[in-house]
Amino acid sequence: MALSDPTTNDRLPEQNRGGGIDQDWAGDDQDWWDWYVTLAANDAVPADLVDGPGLPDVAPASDEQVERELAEPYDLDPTVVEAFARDAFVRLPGVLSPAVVRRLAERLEELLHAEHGDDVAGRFTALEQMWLHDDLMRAVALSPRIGGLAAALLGEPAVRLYHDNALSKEPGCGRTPWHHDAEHFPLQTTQAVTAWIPMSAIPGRMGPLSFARGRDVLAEVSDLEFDKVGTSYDEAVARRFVEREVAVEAGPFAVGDVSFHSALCFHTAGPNLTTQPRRALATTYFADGARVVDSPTLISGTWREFLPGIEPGGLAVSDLNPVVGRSA
Ligand SMILES: O=C(O)CCC(=O)C(=O)O
Ligand SMILES: [Fe+2]
Repeated sequence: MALSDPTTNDRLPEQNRGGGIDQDWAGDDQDWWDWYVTLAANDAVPADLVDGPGLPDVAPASDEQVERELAEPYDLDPTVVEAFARDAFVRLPGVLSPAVVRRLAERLEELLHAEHGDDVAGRFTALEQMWLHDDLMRAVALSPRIGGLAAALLGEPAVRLYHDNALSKEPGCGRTPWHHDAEHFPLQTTQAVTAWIPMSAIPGRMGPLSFARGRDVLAEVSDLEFDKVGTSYDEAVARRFVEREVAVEAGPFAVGDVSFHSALCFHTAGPNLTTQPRRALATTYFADGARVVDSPTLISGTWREFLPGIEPGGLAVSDLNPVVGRSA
């Protein structure tokens, strides 16, 4: 998206316009996402949006079925743990059944509509901390199945919840800028992982989450300067990955697939060129024992909401950060 003036960004809250990034974010979480997507370079979005895949074509699971499925352990092959350690991401099939995805997608639609109404055309709409007031979303955020996968993939005895999220790219919404989440999480550890849980199949034209392969990719782009007003950082990362022949996994998600990406993983997502919102739940976990960094930045967004009462440098443990997963 071209901004009219390369030195300002209308989406930055007034208090965040001057200076660098070493400052607290002054808006709410939705303001943060509205700003963040302006940092992605986009080709002109074609007018001809194609039909989306729809929701899974099955009857929705009951709430009890959702709870039961999300409590069962997932049978994880050791080679997958090795792949995650090497690649910094993994996409797992069959983490959720189509009926559970359907039930969650229907609830998410209600929650998004209650919060954002109908005035969402072309936007990236978000929700966070749904688990505090919704039983189904709590079953996801505190899921022993998903939290257990997070702990096993990180190789940590226990992981805590950082936050939950809903990420809805409305039809025509553009790309998500290239980034890695260690920049977003104000934690003194890179032992953090996000489960990205699509609420339908996500074909290529819907903008699946896409990953640069390799735990060491960060080193290829660590000299590039973050740009808080325009798309120069996103473009520079994309250019560098082409130059250095970094492999990017941008394949579609089938119903029930869930990806896990490390805080070190560089990722992006394409535009949503379908008529259906591209929706995912994203839940982030971190290693038990982690501390908050001494100087969170504006890229850390509304971190105080996720770690209430914890000050910079403090142990990242509040009532909102229960231990969710333990590795066997
Ligand atoms: O859903 C997206 O487009 C971006 C999500 C993301 O960056 C994340 O979950 O870490
Ligand atoms: Fe991310």
